[in-house]
Amino acid sequence: MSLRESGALDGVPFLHGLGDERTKVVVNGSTVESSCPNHMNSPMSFVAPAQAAAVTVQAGITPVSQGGDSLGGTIVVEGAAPIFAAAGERAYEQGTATGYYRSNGEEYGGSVTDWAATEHFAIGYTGAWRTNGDYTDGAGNKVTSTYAQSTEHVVTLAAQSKDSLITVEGELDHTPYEGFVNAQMDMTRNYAERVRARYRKSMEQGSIDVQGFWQGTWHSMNVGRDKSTFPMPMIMPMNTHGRNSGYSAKLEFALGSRHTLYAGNELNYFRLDDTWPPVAGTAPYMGPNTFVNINGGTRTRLGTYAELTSHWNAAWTTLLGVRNDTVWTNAGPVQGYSATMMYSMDAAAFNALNRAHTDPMIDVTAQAKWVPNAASTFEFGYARKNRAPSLYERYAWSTNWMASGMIGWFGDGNYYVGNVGLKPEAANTVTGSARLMGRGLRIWEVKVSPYLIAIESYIDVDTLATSTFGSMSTFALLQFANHTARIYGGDLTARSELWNAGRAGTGTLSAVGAWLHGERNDSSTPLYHMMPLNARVSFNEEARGFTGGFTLEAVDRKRNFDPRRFEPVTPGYALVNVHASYRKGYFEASAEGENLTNRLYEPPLGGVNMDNFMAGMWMGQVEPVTGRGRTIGFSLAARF
Ligand SMILES: [Cu+2]
Repeated sequence: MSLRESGALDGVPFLHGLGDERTKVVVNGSTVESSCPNHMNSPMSFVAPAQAAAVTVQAGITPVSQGGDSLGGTIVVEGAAPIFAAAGERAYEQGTATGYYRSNGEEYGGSVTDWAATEHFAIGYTGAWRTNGDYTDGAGNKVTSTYAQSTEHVVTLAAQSKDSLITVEGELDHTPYEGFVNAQMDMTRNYAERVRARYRKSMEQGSIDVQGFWQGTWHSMNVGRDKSTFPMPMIMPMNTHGRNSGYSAKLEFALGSRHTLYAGNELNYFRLDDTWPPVAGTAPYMGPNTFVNINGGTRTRLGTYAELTSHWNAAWTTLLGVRNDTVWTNAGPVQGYSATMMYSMDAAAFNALNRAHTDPMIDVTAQAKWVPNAASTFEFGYARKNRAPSLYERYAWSTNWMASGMIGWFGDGNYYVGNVGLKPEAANTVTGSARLMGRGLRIWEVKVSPYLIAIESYIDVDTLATSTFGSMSTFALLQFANHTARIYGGDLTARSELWNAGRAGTGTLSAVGAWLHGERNDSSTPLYHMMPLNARVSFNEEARGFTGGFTLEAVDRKRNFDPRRFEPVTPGYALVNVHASYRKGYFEASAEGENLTNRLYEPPLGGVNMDNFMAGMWMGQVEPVTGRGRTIGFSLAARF
């Protein structure tokens, strides 16, 4: 997995070159769409570490029960399962308290969890708060608009009987501010409310899992405290209101001793309003009217699937699945800030279009696993997966440079226009993996996984115009468009125990490497945001409550860049990180050092530094964002 760096709370995961909305992120059973034209409130940004008990990443082929409306893998974040008192025990209580500090950017925060239960009822609370200022890069320069603060509260109620469990959860998330160095705008407030109810029942031959959820998100952007405002505008308020709601029902049923059937049905309803109030004295550029970007946009998805897992014998397991997702999208009529500046022409053209679309999609997964002996496992499979266009991809309508500069979740400074006629993307993936293990004197394991993804109607861009600001930096006005594309690559993981001997504890060496290539078939030009060759080697030692080790992370020079987006070429680099922790009784203390050599580097998916470019009056050379310099961190955790 690679992260596209964005705001401090908003790293966006990429699996096999497919990220953001192409990767499915399921948080506590529900998927939530981003309510922001820059995707500042992506699903992962709502998850505080204290709230996540387990994160599962499935790259490559995912079972249809875990997929739908996505092209790549699936990331599942689950909160802690409710705990009840044991039979006969009167009451049960447990809690944790944590606090941490990181030197670079003065980051600190903490969390508390508390859980109280009887044999049948339980109540839990998780609260987390964190804040940070701007970090400094390896050259000692402050990277502006990397500050953020957030608060989160979650209350869980649970009840259980012999074979069923009901949980009801309420959550409040508040981010009063979060800077985005690679965007023209910053988050000035994000507030979200979420409720979720889930019912699980286990039966003799299987189980039922039903849940419903609702989330409201109120999101505001403006020019944040670090950003230069030359020459105009001084302010630019933008307000987004999103509502996600839905249900899912999943049935697991054993068919004899060999086969297990999973069947499910789910509905997701998303409603989006995105409006930009006028700014006094700026007409006709930013007034006198409210700019309506998305008016009552709706995206409804109904998904149904069936999946069969079969254990034929000790060596062979197969997984077959088919699912249908139908996505309906629509959006109401729009208007610009004024009747000039292309606003009224674009709005009239958009309003005259038939904007309602229905996209039926069929996903298929076929996978086989062969375990010939205890030392080797082979897997191979095929999947066809689909994703329907998002509301912003279809309905962002203005070709005005100022307005289209507000659209885009790519951190590249370019200008984006939607396309009502977009078709869904469809990916055909073929992959295999070989895993070899040894259990002799030392335990070791190597796994190689090559893959090929052929994508029909990949949502890329067409260039409408380019413009050179000052004399050095060129940006493009781009419209989303379907094109055929392909991605191929391979992952390598390896692990070996170096020693495992009583007082010396256990020493483990592990390595992860990934290489991929993605390109558009018509022009043979590289796709945007393809991570260059990268590898991570870690050593870890565990002995009597002590854990410690180091990680070396190396990333190759980014040679392949998307010419349509003027994607920057970033040099290769290597980072050294160390960590140590000690656990005794109820307490655990940890220390970590990141980027110990204070290396100056540019993360390949980090985007461009719009703050510096704007401070240079839009005249200089736009440069990639530089990564965090040396950081020392400490944390303390107590269980009670
Ligand atoms: Cu935003």
